[in-house]
Formats: sequence, C-alpha cells, structure tokens
Amino acid sequence: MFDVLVRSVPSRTSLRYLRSFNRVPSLVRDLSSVTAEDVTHFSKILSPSCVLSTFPPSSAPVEELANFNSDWMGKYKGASTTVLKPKNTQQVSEILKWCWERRIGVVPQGGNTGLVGGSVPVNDEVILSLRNMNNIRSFDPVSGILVTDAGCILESLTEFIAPHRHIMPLDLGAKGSCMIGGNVSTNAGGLRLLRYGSLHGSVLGLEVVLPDGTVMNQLSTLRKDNTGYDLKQLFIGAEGTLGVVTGVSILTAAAPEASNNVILVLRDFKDVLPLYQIVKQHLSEILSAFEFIDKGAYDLATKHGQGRALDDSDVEGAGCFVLVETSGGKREHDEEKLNELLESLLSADKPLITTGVLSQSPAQFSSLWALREGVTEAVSKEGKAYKYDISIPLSAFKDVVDATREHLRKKGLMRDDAVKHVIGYGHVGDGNLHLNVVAQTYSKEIESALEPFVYELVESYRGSISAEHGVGVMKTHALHYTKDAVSIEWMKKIKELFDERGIMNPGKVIV
Ligand code: FAD
Ligand code: 2HG
Ligand code: ZN
Repeated sequence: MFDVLVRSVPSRTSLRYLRSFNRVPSLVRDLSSVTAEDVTHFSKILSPSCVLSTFPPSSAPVEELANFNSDWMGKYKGASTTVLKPKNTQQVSEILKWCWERRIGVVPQGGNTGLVGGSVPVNDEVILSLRNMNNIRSFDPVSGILVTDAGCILESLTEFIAPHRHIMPLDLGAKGSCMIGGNVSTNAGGLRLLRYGSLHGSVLGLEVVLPDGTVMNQLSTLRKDNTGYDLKQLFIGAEGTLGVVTGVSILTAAAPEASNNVILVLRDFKDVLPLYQIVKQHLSEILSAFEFIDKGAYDLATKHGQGRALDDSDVEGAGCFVLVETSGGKREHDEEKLNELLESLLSADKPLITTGVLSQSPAQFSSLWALREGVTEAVSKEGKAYKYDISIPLSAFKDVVDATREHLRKKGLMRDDAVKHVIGYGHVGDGNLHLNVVAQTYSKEIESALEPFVYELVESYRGSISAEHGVGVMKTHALHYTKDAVSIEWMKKIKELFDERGIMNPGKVIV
C-alpha cells in the first residue's frame, strides 16, 4: 500500500513521504532550534512579560516552562526553551514571519487541555500561547453572533453572553481552561453536540495567521456565503498544523428557558439503545443530551468526589447509567414531559430502567452533570489513562469495552493492578465512546497490548479512531485505520500547500 502512495505523489516531496511511512516526523528533523538571537528578536515584538525563555534577555529557569511543556495528563512532554504570549494578531504575524524565515517549529497552545498530545512540542519548538489574546471583539444579541479572540476561555464566553440570554453551542468538562481557538482547532464535540451540531456548522468565520505570517481574514459574520471554497473549514480540526487561529466568529444559541436532567439507572447495557429510541420519541425537541457512563466510570466519579453519589438502593444491580437533559421553552411543560417519560419507563411490562433520579434544584442539576462530566478528572486522580476516543455503532459500545478488558486480562496485565480499570462512557447521541484504560503507570507493555488492538477493533466496525479529541501526536501512525490512502495523500498535499517548511505543529496529525 505504501509503494502505491509514494509513487503517486510529486517527486519533490517523495523523500519526505517515504520518511513519513517509516514513522519519522520528517518535518521536525529539518527545523532549527531557538537561539539567543531569536529571543532578542521576539523581545522586540513582545513586551518582556510576554516572552518566557531560558535565553536572555528573559533567562527564565527551565521549571517555569514546565507547565507549557507538559500536557493535561502528564503523558506527553516537550523540551521547548521559549514560550511567546502575543497580545494581538499583528504580533502573531510577526512571530510567524520570523519563525518561517528561520525554520523554527511553532506549537500553538490554548488551554493545554487536549488529550492527544497536540498542544506540547515533540522537540524544542516555540510554544505560542494564545492566553493573552482574550478580548471579546463583538456580540450581536439579535443574531447571537459572537466575534472573539482565540484565547478567550470557553467558560468566560458562556458567562459573557448569559445576560444576553444566549449560550455557547458547545460545552465540555474542560470549559474552565480550554479556549475557543483550541476548541475550533480540535473541532471539539462535547456535551451539546446532540442539540447544536458540530463547530463545522456554528463557526461562521475565522481569522488565521498562516505559517509565513500572512493574515487570512475570513472573520465573516454572515450566516450564508457561497463564494467558492469554504477555507475556514480546513482550520476547524487542523490542530494547529496549518496556521494559528487568532479570531473566531461563532453563532451562539438562544438560551433555553428551562433545563432539567435525570439519571436513569439500567441493569444492562443492551437496554441503552431501545431506551434512546423511546427517549428521543417522547422528548423530541426538548431532548438536549443523552450521555452514558458504565458502572466502572460511575464508581470512579463518586470515589473521587465528582457529583453526589446516588443512594445505595438506587444503584443496586446497576450495569450502567444514562444522563438525559432537556432544554426547552417552558419549565412546567418540560417537567411534565420528563415525569411522564419516567412513569411510562418504570411502569412498562419489561422496564428498561430500574430507577430514575430527577434533579430538583440547580445544585442537584449540577451534581448529576458532575457524575458524567467529572469522569475524566476522576480517572486522572485514579491513575494514568490510555484514552481511546472512538466512533463506533452504539450497539458495540459495551462489546468494545469488554473485549479490551478481556484482551488485557489474557495478557496478564490486569494482575497486581498494573491495569486498574477499563471503563466506557461517552456521548451516546453522537455514537462516541470514550474507552479509558486506567493503569498505575504508563508503560510500553500496556501500550503495545492496546495498540493496534483497539484500532483494529474500531476498523472492524468501520468506525473512527478519533471521534472528537483529534489526532495530535498520539494517533499520527494510526490515521489509516479510519482514512483511506487517497484521503491521507490529499491531507498531506494540503499541509504542504499551506506549510511547505513544516513549521506548524510538527509531528502532529500528519507526518
Ligand atoms: P489545547 O489543548 O491548547 O490545544 C489543542 C490543539 O489545538 C493542539 O494541537 C494545539 O496546537 C491546537 N491549538 C490550540 N489553540 C490553537 C489556535 N489558536 N490556533 C491553532 N491551533 C491551536 N474534547 C471534546 O471534544 N469533548 C469533550 O467533551 C471534552 N472534554 C474534556 C474534558 C476534560 C476534563 C479535559 C481535560 C479535556 C476534554 N476535552 C474534550 C479535550 C479538550 O478539552 C478539547 O480538545 C479542547 O477543545 C482543547 O482546547 P484547548 O484550548 O485546551 O486546546
Ligand atoms: C468527555 O466526554 C471528554 O468527558 C473526555 O471528551 C473523555 O477523558 C476522556 O476520555
Ligand atoms: Zn467526549
């Protein structure tokens, strides 16, 4: 298969392609390291507090760079000597112009909450932190269109538009740290995708600084614009490999008058699918989330204080849990519908659920959500996680979790708690399972037991090895389980076209 691909690309790039099939991130190898001269130049573009470098004139101790060089899980580490924190698009442009000329690798970094190692360097690339670009540029309460700097934190945006009775079309557990530019660059999914769709639909425009420093202004606020290729779509989910997103125009939604939630307790996973069908039919337009956690995930969430545990009697015999949220225009109407649903589920001849716990106050509403949203946090407190974020048919969610556990057991890796838990949770409504393998420590042995095992399993269902977290550095070698050779070839051509020097986030997505 590789031969065919290599032959089919232009000769100018074939060497690079050949190397990539040996899984060597060739674009990384050709890059320059930052020198004192570079830092002196950056210090002319940015004020002193915005340059953090081990080189003069900054001369920061290496420890000060540690957080920027390590990802959220502590799994991926970079060796960058220099973090730059521009305050505006012009500064980003000047930095990239210099890095382009000098062939210095650049890693854009938002909230650094990514789960695939995309936001930290693979070597000593410059880290370009967007955290100082945090101005809201405009908000139109009539259309709901928000235009903002890429470094605004998602939760701050939510709070900013709340008094105008609007909500962001996306929400995720990392909302307190992740930034809108990072969300766009990962095409983050999250907890509201069922209702509001993906960012490919709600992002109306982007301002992007291209690798050579050119500013591409596509910061449109138009709902409709069919003037040729929709270039912004390329940057949604590009994970910083094509340019730096500096501004985002996004359509926000009118805030629902009322939101309710309920946790449904199920004896058996096989009942999740019929339950989803019934819930969809019964709640129709007010259904806003249908999220799933298995018993292992629930136990970890409660063990580590994420939300309040349900009463023991409610959890007895539970195999898994589903969180249903409604968002609608009239509280009484929505509550009535939810109560009717619960009654009919519980009084059925063969009930699909054993019980349902309905939130009765804003605090309970948040607590039920914390049981689901808090699993990632709980897992990180429990151990070291191998995370597989996959799209597969709903009916296969449990089989994949069970098969992975069994596979690790056969390999002897469940002994002595080397692997402590294999759990599943995720976005049922989006067909997205989060398979988490929680180990005592990261080890080659566990990784090679899991890969390619999990990827082959996903491929057998014609699924996706990355539903929403992206490829980062973690899955560059595994793209072919989901994308065919022609698609990968065209992705490489697009990368070449924007960034022939390979300075943008080297070693990520496509290598
Ligand atoms: P970073 O982690 O800083 O960067 C992510 C990638 O985007 C990197 O490749 C980086 O180089 C690139 N990048 C960042 N900013 C820019 C920019 N301005 N221009 C160009 N490239 C850029 N993800 C989901 O999809 N759904 C979830 O429900 C979800 N829940 C999460 C819950 C928790 C507790 C945690 C820790 C993570 C979760 N994530 C989830 C993953 C993560 O939060 C998302 O991928 C998020 O969108 C990353 O945003 P960030 O600002 O932290 O980006
Ligand atoms: C979620 O849905 C996030 O909670 C994180 O996407 C999933 O940690 C994970 O594996
Ligand atoms: Zn998720």
